[in-house]
Amino acid sequence: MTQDELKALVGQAALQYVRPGEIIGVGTGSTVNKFIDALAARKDSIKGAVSSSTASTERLLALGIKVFDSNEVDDIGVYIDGADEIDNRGYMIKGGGAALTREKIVAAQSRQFVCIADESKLVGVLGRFPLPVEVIPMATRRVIRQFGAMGGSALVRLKDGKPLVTDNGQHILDVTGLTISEPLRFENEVNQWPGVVTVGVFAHQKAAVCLLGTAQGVRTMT
Ligand code: ABF
Repeated sequence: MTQDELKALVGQAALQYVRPGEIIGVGTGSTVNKFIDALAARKDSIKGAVSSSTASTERLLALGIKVFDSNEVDDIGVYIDGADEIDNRGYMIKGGGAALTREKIVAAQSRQFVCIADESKLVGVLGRFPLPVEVIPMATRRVIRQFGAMGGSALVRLKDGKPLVTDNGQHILDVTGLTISEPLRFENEVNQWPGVVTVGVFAHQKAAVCLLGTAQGVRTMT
């Protein structure tokens, strides 16, 4: 199976976690796009969605699915989203699509996080994928130095030769050279650095369930 077919497989499998009458959380990325495609068949059974990016919002609206602002909603049953890396405890690196802050907000608001990914995303220890960190631009230099002191190397993410600007008007650093063997401790520490908006380690908001697309079918990790 191609990677695209594996993504479609888990996108379809995630439908089993969508309960009728609920508002669901919808993440961002090519795997989530497959989930949104699959959701089209169920769109009338749900009340609507909270989305983690303008890109996903547009896709949901195009299907006729109502999109709520997160502040309009008290309870989100399930949040379906992809990951850049996931370990066997459900800890993840996210943010390759630059939507990590909104993803963490929607994940925190949801009762259950279901991660969907092809098996290439499963790792023993987090850190091979460059870690995305959303920062307030005036703190960039200092945060880069702080990662340097940790043994990491941070670069400002560019788009068309200029710093990429997130949906929240901030910048993204991508950090290589880290081995994140204690994700909870790492997330706690980096979260406290002034100017860091969100670190792309999802340890506090880890996945409760991960649906991994493999050549043998969908593997469910809990
Ligand atoms: C989002 O989409 C991100 O947190 C992650 O960066 C990315 C995964 O994208 P894809 O499904 O395209 O690999 O979930």
